[in-house]
Amino acid sequence: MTEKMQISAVPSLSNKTVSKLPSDVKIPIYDRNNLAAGIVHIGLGNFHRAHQAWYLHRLMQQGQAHDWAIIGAGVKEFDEGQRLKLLAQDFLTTLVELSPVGRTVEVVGSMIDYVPIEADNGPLIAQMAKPEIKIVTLTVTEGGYYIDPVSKSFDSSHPDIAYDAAHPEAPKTAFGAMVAALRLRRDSGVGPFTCQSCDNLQGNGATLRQVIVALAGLSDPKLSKWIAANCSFPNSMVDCIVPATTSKELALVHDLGISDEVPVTHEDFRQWVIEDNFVNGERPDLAAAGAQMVDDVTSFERMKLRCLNGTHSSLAYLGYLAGYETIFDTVSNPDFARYCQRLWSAEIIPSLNPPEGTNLPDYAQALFERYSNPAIRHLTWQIAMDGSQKLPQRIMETVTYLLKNGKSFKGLALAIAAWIQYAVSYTHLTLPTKA
Ligand code: CS2
Repeated sequence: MTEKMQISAVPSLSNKTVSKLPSDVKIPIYDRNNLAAGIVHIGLGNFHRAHQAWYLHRLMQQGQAHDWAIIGAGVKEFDEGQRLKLLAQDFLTTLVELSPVGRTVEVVGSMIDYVPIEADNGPLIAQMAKPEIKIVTLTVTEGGYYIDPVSKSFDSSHPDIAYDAAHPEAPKTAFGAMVAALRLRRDSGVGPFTCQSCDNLQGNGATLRQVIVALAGLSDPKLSKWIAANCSFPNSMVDCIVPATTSKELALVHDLGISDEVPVTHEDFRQWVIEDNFVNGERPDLAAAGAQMVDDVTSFERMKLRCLNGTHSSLAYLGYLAGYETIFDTVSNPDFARYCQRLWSAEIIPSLNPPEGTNLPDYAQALFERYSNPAIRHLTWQIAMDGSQKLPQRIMETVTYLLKNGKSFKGLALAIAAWIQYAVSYTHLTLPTKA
């Protein structure tokens, strides 16, 4: 049989075909026709679908949260390609969980629509203005917030922001669209929504608040005050290792008997710690799906960003320069493994106050086991991207602490040197293209 014939033998993923998937594939057991939207999510990358969308799906599998389905959204022209692929498969996503001992496959159905992408973001603004939408969540990457990572000031002179300030009813950015929707909701009496960042940043909610309030202030100071007084911006710590989908992951999913154009692979670990601060307390019962609802996430965020992302970036630059393709390949070299362990024990852990009940050496050991998962092909160049946006919270804050306390930071200094070497030598190269 030719490869083409084999591909066409697998029916495309959709509501109609989902029940015909191989019997070991877990599928939604709830009636997707009975779901109603409660959340708009902007930024439909792999991370969102392996993390937040899974938590909601888990609740739906338990017979809950049927009015908290997700409407997907994007603000960039290139998001249209993703929208069309998901539309063709009724917004279903195949998640392949890769553990060191095997894999489990699950089709997630918590997303029920994806707003058409238009230059003035009209459909997105109209969707967010609807009364049933109680929460708007985002994953727009660390660098997507128009905040200087070092001074932490809002870049109001950025051309996108200047454009949104001049065209508040037809903005370009996700933040401009949220401000426009909040204006409609204030004027119509629908009221505020919760604005929840799911990006990997220290104080992601506070950062989102800073951006939204400042941006609104550029065109409508009264609205800015109303948003500051009425919306909530919970901080959260998000965690799941989710590699990019390349032709290898596509082939894996196809071999499993599923024809999904945009599947996601991820590790067998997830964590979501959320500050319990939602407008009118309205939110899904995420704790029932394993999320931790807490009063203050600061120590969780700091622990995760410094211990996980700090070593991830260090291994990514040094590993890439040493010719390693993945984090697994890098930590399989005993020298890099020792380097990583030393970063934790000598530099990172001493800089942290752990969240109550957490033992940091155990946390680090669990991270090392996650990095050593041979099934996860997390590419060093993928983690190396956007270093100038990532390193401040991942590495520089630890270095600042160590400097202030007169302690050595030579392991992290080596990581910074590797970043410089990587940036100088390799950023002119064409990176491998995603499938
Ligand atoms: C990684 C993160 O790509 C990267 O920069 O360090 O995406 C990492 O996999 C996640 O933060 C894990 O939760």
